[in-house]
Amino acid sequence: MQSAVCPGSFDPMHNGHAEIVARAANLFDEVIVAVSPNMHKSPMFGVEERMAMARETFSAVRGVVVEPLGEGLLAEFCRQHGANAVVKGIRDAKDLAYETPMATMNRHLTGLETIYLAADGRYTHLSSTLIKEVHALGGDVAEFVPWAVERRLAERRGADGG
Ligand code: COD
Repeated sequence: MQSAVCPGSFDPMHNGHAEIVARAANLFDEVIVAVSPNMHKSPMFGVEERMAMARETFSAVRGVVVEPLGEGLLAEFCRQHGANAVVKGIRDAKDLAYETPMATMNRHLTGLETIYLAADGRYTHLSSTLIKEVHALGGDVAEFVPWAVERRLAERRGADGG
C-alpha cells in the first residue's frame, strides 16, 4: 500500500488545503492528514478541534485518515506510519523556497521523499492567517473554508458576542 502524509497546522483548514488532500487521495492508497500542534504559533483552535474539523471535512473521501503529528520529526512520524512520501501544496516561489530545505533535510534523514502539487489558481491567495484576519475583522470567509470550519468560526463569533 502506498501511503502519503499531508502535514500542516491547519489552524484552520481552508479550501486550498482540502483540495491538495483530495488530489493526494487520487494518487495514493492512503493519505494521512497529520495535524501539527503548532509549537511556534499560538493557535486559534486546539489540536483536537483542528483534527475534528479535518475528520468532518474528509469523512466522504476514500483513504483519508487524520492523526496528530505530535512534537517529533515529520520524517520519524512518516517512518512509524509506513508512509512513502510527504505531499505539500505550493502556491508560489516563496512556498518553494520555504519547503525545499525541509524536503532535502527529510530525504537526508530517512530517505523520505516530498511531492509538490501546484496549488490550484482558485486557492493561491488562501492562508490560515488571512482567513483568521478576515474573520476577526467581521468578514465572511464561507467561500474559502470547508463547512466544518465555517460552522466553528460562526460559533466562535457567537460566543464572542460578535
Ligand atoms: N493552496 C495549496 N496548498 C496550501 C495552501 C494553499 N492556499 N496553503 C497552504 N498549503 C499547503 C502547504 O503545503 C503547507 O505546507 C500545508 O498546506 C500546510 O499549511 P499550514 O499553514 O497549515 O502549515 P504550516 O506552514 O504551519 O506547516 C506545519 C508543518 C508541520 C507542515 C511544517 O512545519 C513541517 O513540515 N514541519 C516539519 C517538522 C520537522 O520535522 N522539522 C525538521 C526537519 S525538516
